[in-house]
Amino acid sequence: MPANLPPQYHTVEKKLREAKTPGEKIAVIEELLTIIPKHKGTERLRGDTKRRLAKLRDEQQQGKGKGKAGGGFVRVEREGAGQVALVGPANTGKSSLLKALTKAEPEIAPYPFTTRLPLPGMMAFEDIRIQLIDLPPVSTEYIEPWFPEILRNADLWLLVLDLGQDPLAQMEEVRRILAGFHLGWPGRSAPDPRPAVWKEQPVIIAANKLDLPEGLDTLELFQELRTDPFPVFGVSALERMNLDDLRKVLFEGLGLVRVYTKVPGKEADLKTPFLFKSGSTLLDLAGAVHRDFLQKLTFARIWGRNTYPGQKVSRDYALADKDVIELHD
Ligand SMILES: Nc1nc2c(ncn2[C@@H]2O[C@H](COP(=O)(O)OP(=O)(O)OP(=O)(O)O)[C@@H](O)[C@H]2O)c(=O)[nH]1
Ligand SMILES: [Mg+2]
Repeated sequence: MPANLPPQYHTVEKKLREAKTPGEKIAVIEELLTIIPKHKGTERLRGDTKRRLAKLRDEQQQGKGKGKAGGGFVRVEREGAGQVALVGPANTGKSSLLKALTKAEPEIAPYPFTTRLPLPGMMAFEDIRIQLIDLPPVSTEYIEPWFPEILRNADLWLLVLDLGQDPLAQMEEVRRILAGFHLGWPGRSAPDPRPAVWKEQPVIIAANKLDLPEGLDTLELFQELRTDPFPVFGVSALERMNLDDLRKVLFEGLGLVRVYTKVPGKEADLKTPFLFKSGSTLLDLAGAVHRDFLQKLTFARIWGRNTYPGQKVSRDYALADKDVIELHD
């Protein structure tokens, strides 16, 4: 074991021992690789770790080729600004929401377990696109081996509950089942002791079927009784109620900022935003525009919500959504 590994190395290595599924192991090894420092003394360790990662990825791929029911491994290629997984019990309207928000054509039916495979669709929000993934229901009956991995890799979960049922009970059921796969949301969903491979994802709740006669009452009751802090939106996929609000809150839930660049003396390019995690700074933008800018940048002028027009800001300015930025060297 090479000397001077960072202290987190051992924590992450412990996680690796607890990881069960190939997907969990892959995630932990990827994390290991980011913390092993790059120098002569760690060359061997990095090499071994990379080989281990390659082998696991191969195994995952081979699983995919088998094609036997439930045994194969399914992945969804990432596209767009972020990935939102539609999570919920059977029949709550996950596929109906995908259909209402994207151009995808999922199968929709009044009986449970209609959806068998993940189906992605692209949801437009203003000038960006967000990937939604429709999934089979979270149920005690059967969970495909690839299902937890998709949830683990998504950026955000849209928890779809049914206002024609008991949404609070549905949420509790989903929490309980996902905890069995080391997955949950922030708050009290983690088992005690918390497994090292435990992964928490941010959640937004869509309380669907608001069009039902009892819809609004059930929504109000749910709001009163629940103790979680997540945003809840009463929606109807069928009647297309409140869907624009949902698009917006999904964008906000991804924690992104869009910024546009402008060349001095010219109009801003408002067509293609640069996307960053919120909290990113002017320096992150400079680096994305051009590597040279990292050194050359002296200041920038901003037109945005939090600044007066053309305000001069320095390198550590935190980017805000919809800022128009003129970089100066
Ligand atoms: N009234 C009403 N019915 C809805 C709404 N959304 C979906 N439904 C109905 O609920 C049933 C289930 O819809 P799906 O979209 O297939 O539900 P799902 O969550 O994808 O179901 P699974 O794939 O089996 O998990 C269908 O009969 C839909 O027509 C809604 O907003 N209002
Ligand atoms: Mg479905």
